[in-house]
Amino acid sequence: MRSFQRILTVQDISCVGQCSLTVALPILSACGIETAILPSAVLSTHTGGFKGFTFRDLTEDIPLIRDHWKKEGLTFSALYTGYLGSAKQIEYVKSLASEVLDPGAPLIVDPAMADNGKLYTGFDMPFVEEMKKLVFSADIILPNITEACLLTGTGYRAEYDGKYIKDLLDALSAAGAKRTVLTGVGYRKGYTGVAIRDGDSDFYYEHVRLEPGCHGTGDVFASAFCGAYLRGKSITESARIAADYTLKCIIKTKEHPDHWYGVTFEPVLPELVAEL
Ligand code: PXL
Repeated sequence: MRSFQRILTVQDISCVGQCSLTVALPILSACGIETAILPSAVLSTHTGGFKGFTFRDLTEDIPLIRDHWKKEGLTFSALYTGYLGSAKQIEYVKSLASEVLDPGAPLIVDPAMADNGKLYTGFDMPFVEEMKKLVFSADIILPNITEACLLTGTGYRAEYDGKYIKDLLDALSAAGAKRTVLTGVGYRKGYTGVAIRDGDSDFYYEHVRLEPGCHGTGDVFASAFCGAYLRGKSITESARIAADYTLKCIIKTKEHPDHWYGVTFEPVLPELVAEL
């Protein structure tokens, strides 16, 4: 067994746009964790607001990369997945989870595919069906409400109460989710938070909500969560640290009204590190 931790994260490279790997790699590295990457696709920008972006699908590279790692005996202390470019990739990612993870290493899945009641550009229901297989085999999942609705066949609501969220968490658990960190859960004006289901226990962490939200906050949250979790924090503590960090990033982003495409997460990294 290795004497150090090495996480593998699989998601796209959006060359410009501050999301997916360009967020995960610096945040996890700042958390002090060696981070191996497997790009699922290379896009010139992310798909949220830019037009005419390029998209290089790397699906067929995934099994080749996996097989090389197997030959080299390279394994990982955790697998964290984000935006995946095709349904076929989800199948390959499942094989990574079974073939290159250390015994007992957690699979952490952010089913990054939808927000605000809508699938992101380029995704469809067959993709959601395939994503269900990955999500419900994971150790920890990090969906937002829209994704949780798609994964459980629940009708999306922009306004809701505690019962709606409890039912959503119940539906995820019934479908196979082991531990859920549900993001973007707000019950009163001006506030949002994270609802956590860890086994039989539910927790809720509320914090201020700033409008309008920024693109890429889900990736910042998920990366900081994984960093804190791998540094030995509990699931609830990791969710609190990640939520506080994400909020600080949004505050920083608002200093630059022309910075519309992503989250200014870099200047706040020292504050994240200080929490670990
Ligand atoms: O932040 C999620 C994300 C990641 N990668 C790409 C995206 C998005 C959201 O739109 O377009 C390419």
